[in-house]
Amino acid sequence: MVAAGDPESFFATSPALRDASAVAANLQEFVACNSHVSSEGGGRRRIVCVTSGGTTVPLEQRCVRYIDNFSSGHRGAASTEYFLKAGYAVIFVHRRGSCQPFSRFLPDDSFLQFFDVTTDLKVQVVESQATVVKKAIGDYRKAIEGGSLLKLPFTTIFEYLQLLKMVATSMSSVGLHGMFYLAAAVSDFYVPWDSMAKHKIQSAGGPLDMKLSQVPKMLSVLRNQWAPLAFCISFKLETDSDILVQKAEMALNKYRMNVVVANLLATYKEEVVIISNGKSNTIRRCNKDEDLEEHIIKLLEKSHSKYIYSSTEGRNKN
Ligand code: 9Z3
Repeated sequence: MVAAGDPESFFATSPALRDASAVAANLQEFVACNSHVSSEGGGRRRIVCVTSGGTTVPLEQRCVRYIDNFSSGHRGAASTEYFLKAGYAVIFVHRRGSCQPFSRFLPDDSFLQFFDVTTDLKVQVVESQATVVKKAIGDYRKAIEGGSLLKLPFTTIFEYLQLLKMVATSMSSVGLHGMFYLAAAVSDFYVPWDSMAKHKIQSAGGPLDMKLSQVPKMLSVLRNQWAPLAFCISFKLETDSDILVQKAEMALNKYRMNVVVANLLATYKEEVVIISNGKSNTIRRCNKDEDLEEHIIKLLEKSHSKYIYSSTEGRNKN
């Protein structure tokens, strides 16, 4: 049985990540290729790990049922686009099937409305969408073929935390130039693998009585062990506006985050509060066509620059 909140036993008892050695090799290559001095602005290239989408908690090992976390992945996908635009290399750790960078504008339910069949039976994009689709394809190929975007999928809390650990330890050599932007909605409670039903839970046994364990607080481990020098941004989602800022400040201090982005479920697309050492800054979007993420990333890029500068200055003085 896993002791609640113990990171080591969490990893020791989690089912092994599929293709872990291939993922590790891809990560190593991506970090090595992007750890160079930028041709544009002199300094070193920065790498950000963006997490996106919700983690699931399986209730059975051969999983038929699971608990899910609210997140479409739009915030992570949009933020990835703006980080790439700002010159960052991005490791996009995302929930399988969630929103993806450069294709988030494609409507799920009317996807086929984007296409036409011509008289000679060829498929083409409808004229009204051609410009936007061409741009998306161009930007996406540039990011993937240029080696600036690495996409790593997860579904369960077990996969997510193993991936986060692998990414963080691979990025340790990037030091101050590394950033973690943790927008994924991560489960707080889970069923430990070794106490989980193997097969589908049967309803003939009557009501289901189930005790969930607490997921270990990995933000502490990320900050203290895996990536002590990285610039870390976590998100705080609440439904009660009375406790939002207070909970975000607690997370900032307890986990020694550089920034906490606080948002309410009812308004998260319209506004966020950016909290960092004693300061709080509310950002609102002006209209529905604007991405709030564009403003968030501009602000974070500046804060990251200041952080690199002040940490390097401090070191040079010592
Ligand atoms: C967020 O608060 C994100 O902004 C949203 C984005 C999930 C609201 P969408 O993906 O939504 O665009 O649909 N993410 C963090 C949520 C979370 O689980 N935070 C934990 C907490 O609040 C800390 S890791 O306790």
